[in-house]
Amino acid sequence: MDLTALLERQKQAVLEGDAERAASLAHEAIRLGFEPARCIEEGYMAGIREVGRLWELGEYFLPELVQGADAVKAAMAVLRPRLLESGTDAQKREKIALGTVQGDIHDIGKSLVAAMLEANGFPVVDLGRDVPDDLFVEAARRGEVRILGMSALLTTTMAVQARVVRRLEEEGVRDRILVMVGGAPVTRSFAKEAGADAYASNAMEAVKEVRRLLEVRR
Ligand code: B1M
Repeated sequence: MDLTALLERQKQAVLEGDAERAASLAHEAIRLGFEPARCIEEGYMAGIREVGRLWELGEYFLPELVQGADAVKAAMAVLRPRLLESGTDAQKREKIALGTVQGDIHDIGKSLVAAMLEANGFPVVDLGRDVPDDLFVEAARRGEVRILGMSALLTTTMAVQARVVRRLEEEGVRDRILVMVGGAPVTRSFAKEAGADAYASNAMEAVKEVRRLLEVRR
């Protein structure tokens, strides 16, 4: 099977919410020596974006959304270790804590950002999803991480990113930590207003921003 055909099947597996097939196509990609990052972006992510579009049109409902997300996760579980192996720079770097903010359970994008950072040699502490503000503040207070990354996928929860930045200020730990925000509804101008140090629109940009932040502060 050539790469184009495989990417199309990976996309279809997500559209059909077939986790088993999504995972077996990920194994197939590895067997054939295709790049995991390309399969993630052009196969599985293309699928979940299409699921979102169909949901907006009212052609898909919540079960399809959940099954589509489960299919992406099943494929990611297979591809993630390969992505990490392909990371060229294993040098020990400063740690980054990542989480999806309180009230928001969307974690595919956050996990993809985590995987790309790890693949580029940045150790990640994954705080999970629906993360209480206190947990972000605690991560900053403990001082084990240099960057705090917050993801939000809902227009209602993006405001939580600004709330956490305010909490960091109130608790007197803002200057210990660099803050990066992202997620589909988040924009560069919102990130600025929220008081974040960086914004990234996708996982590759997140890696670039982390590099930039650590350069600037060195
Ligand atoms: Co939900 N959902 N969802 N959903 N969901 C969206 C976000 C929505 C846009 C769909 C739509 O209307 N078209 C809509 C939000 C509307 C809005 O707020 N304006 C929506 C809604 C409404 C809801 C519910 C309220 C539905 C309901 O219950 N009625 C509900 C909310 C639950 C909650 O969180 N409290 C809900 C639930 C769900 C599922 C659980 C079914 C599932 C999530 C499963 C999971 O993640 N474990 C789900 C899904 C899958 C989606 C869509 C279809 C796909 C999201 C996704 O994974 N995208 C989404 C529609 C869409 O986005 N087109 C939708 C792929 C992912 C790789 O992209 O997350 O954008 P993304 O991440 C990117 C960048 O944003 C960036 O890099 C990533 C990789 O390139 N990025 C960062 C992300 N975080 C970053 C952090 C950074 C830097 C970059 O620095 C720290």
